[in-house]
Amino acid sequence: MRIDVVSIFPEYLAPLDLSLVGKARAAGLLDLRVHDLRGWTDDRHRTVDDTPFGGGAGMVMRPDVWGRALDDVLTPEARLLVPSPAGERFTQRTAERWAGEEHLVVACGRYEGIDARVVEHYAARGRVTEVSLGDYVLNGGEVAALVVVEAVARLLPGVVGNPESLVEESHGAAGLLEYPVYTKPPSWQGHDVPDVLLSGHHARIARWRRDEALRRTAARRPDLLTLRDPQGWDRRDLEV
Ligand code: 6GU
Repeated sequence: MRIDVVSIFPEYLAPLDLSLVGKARAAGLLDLRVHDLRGWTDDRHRTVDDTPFGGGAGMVMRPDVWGRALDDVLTPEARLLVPSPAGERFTQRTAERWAGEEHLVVACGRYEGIDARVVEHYAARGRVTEVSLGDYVLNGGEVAALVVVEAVARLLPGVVGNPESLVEESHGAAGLLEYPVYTKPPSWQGHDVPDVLLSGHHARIARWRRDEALRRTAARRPDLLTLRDPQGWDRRDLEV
């Protein structure tokens, strides 16, 4: 998979050299390219923004600079992602869909955002998604680019060493939060690992984990339970 990120702060994307994403790049599973938007400016001051028409606070990113950048970086197959607090909410389902894309381009805005004609222009020519991480405001799209790249890259074949670890995780196929996990020592600071996990009884362990996942989800994220398909319920989930 290819991902291009365009930003006025390319150094912000440096962590993508590290850890799992860095390894995926080194292994050739992910072709990730980070670009400095100012490379497409044409004035001595390398200007990327200007004052908003209609007035108001802050600055808006110029469509001409973004247009030159995106004309160079986009391919006919690409999906253009524009991080924005006004975008569609990014979820694990979104990550799963985008992990099947050939090419993603992330256009990171700063200031008050990118001139609205940029999304309009590219949406008429290809696939564009304005994407939000959640209901709060960040200073620019770079953190969203880090989040999207990491969430998508770990779903690419061969990136996570043991694909089984993707099956039971929070927000996975079951639509539940993950059950709590423990390792050695069995007793620490007066807190004991639940006996069932030391029992070696695989069916009981599986039942306990599912109960804990349901209990946690009900307590912390009841909204996830109301979204669940009752077809997926285990008969025993309904016993109290
Ligand atoms: Cl994607 N961008 C910005 N600037 N703020 C956000 C966001 C994105 N998602 C949540 N808040």
